[in-house]
Amino acid sequence: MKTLQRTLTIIKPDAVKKNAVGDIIEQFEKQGFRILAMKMLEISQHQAEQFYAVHASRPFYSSLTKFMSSGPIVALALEKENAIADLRKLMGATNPASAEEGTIRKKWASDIENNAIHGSDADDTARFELSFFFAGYELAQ
Ligand code: IDP
Ligand code: MG
Repeated sequence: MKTLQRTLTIIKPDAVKKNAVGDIIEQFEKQGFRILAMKMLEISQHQAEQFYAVHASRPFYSSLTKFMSSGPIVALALEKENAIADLRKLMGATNPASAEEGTIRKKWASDIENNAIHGSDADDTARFELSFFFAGYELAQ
């Protein structure tokens, strides 16, 4: 039996500014992810701090949360078998200098911070991140 899994992805402000939204969403669909919910929005630095609270002690926290609130983002709830790991693979390495050919970050990321896309990294973070951007009724399908 197939076990479907859900994950949260964000097309980051740098990728939205590069008009990469359509290309990235097309890659999700081509790789077999089903879009459960999607929204374009802007978040405040305070909201970005809540979202990235796990990184609060990292030296790049302030810069990262400023970047994430610097313009529109697109948040999507995706569903697929093995969605979390498969999305991380499609994204590529955090630092685009190490990202493999064919990954979203290889194609669209500018540097280790402006790296085009976010993806949940585990079951518990996926649950938290999905509920951060989407209410239960928006994911009820
Ligand atoms: P991930 O997005 O590949 O899961 P994380 O280590 O969780 O990478 O870091 C979250 C985000 O913080 C990265 O996507 C990137 O935007 C930013 N970031 C990570 N490491 C650095 C760094 O060394 N300098 C600046 N920004 C960083
Ligand atoms: Mg991460």
